[in-house]
Amino acid sequence: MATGAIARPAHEAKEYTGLLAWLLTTDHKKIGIMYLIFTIIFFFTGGVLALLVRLQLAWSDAGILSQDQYNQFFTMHASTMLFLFVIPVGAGFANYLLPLMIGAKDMAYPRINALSLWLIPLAALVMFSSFFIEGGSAAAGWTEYPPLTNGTFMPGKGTDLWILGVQILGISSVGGAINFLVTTMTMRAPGMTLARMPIFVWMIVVTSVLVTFATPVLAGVLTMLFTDRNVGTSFFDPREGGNPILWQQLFWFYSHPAVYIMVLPAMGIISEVLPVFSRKPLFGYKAVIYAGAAIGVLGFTVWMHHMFATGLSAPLTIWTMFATMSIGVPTGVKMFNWLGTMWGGSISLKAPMLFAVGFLFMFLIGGIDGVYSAFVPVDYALNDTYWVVSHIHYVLFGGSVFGIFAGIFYWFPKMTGKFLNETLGKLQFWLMLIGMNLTFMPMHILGLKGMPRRIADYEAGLGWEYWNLVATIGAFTIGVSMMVFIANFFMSLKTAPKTAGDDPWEGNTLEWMISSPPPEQNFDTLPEINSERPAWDARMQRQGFAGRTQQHS
Ligand code: HEM
Ligand SMILES: [Cu+2]
Repeated sequence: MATGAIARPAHEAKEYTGLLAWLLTTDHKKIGIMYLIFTIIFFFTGGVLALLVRLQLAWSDAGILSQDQYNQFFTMHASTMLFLFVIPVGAGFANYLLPLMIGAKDMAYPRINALSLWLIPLAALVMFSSFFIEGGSAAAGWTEYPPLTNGTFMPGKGTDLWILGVQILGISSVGGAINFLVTTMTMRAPGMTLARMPIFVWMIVVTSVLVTFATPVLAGVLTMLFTDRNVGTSFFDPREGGNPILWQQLFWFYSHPAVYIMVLPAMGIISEVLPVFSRKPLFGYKAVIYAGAAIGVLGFTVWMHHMFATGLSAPLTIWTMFATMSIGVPTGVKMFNWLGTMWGGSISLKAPMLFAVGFLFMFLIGGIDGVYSAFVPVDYALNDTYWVVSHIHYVLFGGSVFGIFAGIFYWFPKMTGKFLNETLGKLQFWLMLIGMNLTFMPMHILGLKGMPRRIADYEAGLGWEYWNLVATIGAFTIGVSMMVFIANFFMSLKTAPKTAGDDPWEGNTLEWMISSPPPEQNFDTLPEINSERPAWDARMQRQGFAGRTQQHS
């Protein structure tokens, strides 16, 4: 038997079963699901770190974490959430959905796809192993500014392992992005022109372009920091003629576009969910695409808004301020498109829709206080306070995380044939919404009261205690909402009957025209594609409405 197996020619597709079928797969659906599972585990890991951080800040002199532990935990909280959760989770959805939505059998490069997946746990291993070495993990914040991170101030190997981990993740993202771009450009079903691609696919295309252009700069700047720390270069060391501001320039050249890498996929998700649960086409399909592309392009011009306080020249400051505010325009266009989609629709507030609407309101708050912070004089006052911490969480939690849960509740039936429990979903939504506002709204107030970010403790009597305690209570409320999700996930997976059918929500896109879960090869036959809503067209035809989707402009 054994020799027979070995003698099998390598090109013959092998049928593995059980765990091996997952570990060795190159099927985009299995890969996508594993991406989602890994990244959600990292979301919980980052969440536990956040709860410890919040516990330490609940009272003045709480004494739960030492100064050093605090620095490690908040650094790893942010790094985990950004690099191991929000960025790869978008690739997870894209992996599962993009080939289905464009009618392809798989991704263009299935093995690179598997590589991109497995680099993620490897990177996590590298980053988290630093907790167990002398000196502990990276501790200078996820932004790793020199001179704080030069070898004198941060001698431990934690920072080097962090650099290595983020580099590995960069390779994974670029591999994924190229795969998505090539797949979309070369493997679309006949009839699916660019102007008939689902919005989610469009948002993944824009995201992938950002990843492809921005990530190499990150790779370069990380390498420079690594050699500064380990082989005696001095790119960022002013004692040797280097310049620490150079780090900020290059780091933010990646990290500002990265914000859109983190939020565009979620925007794509809610652009799929809102029309379906409003029973209307997306209002202004093309406007949403152009707005997404405009956000992508403008996103590359504004990185210096993270650097107002470094003393940029006046022309740069003014340019950056106006360019930053101008991103509010395409974002506003999208907001109106989403609201216009819901306007006059017959809205059904099922769990996916609730999370999508939650995205609209929470992201709006994050967007407004972002534009507010873009005013340079305001930024001088609020920079490095809890205001900023509040802002990023309204964007990343209120935006991305709500969008991600909208996607999980929406596509879970496609992935498994089963529904997640509606009641638990609603409970989770309300706990999450209340928890997030209790956590992050007080941080606006704390910022205005001058509480700096990244402090491990604070004195009593500054007027900060009350709102810090409220924020911590909010954080644990979010924690409870996540327990509800875990319970729902395992219960539904185990006990729910397979009642979803092919098309439980009456969706618009191709994935709803095949079984749940889809067969290995995805599509046997493809329907005629005359619009960006082929599943809707087919349903109309079945119901005797001739003709095709009205054209949108
Ligand atoms: C339970 C939910 C969460 C809580 C309670 C929480 C709490 C916090 C707190 C208190 C800080 C500030 C630490 C400090 O400045 O000393 C922080 C920082 C940060 N968090 Fe979260 N967080 C949560 C979820 C998330 C999510 C989902 C993301 C991203 C997807 C995220 C990204 C970040 C980032 C990037 C920072 C760094 C800010 C900086 O550079 O100073 N957090 N978080
Ligand atoms: Cu930015």
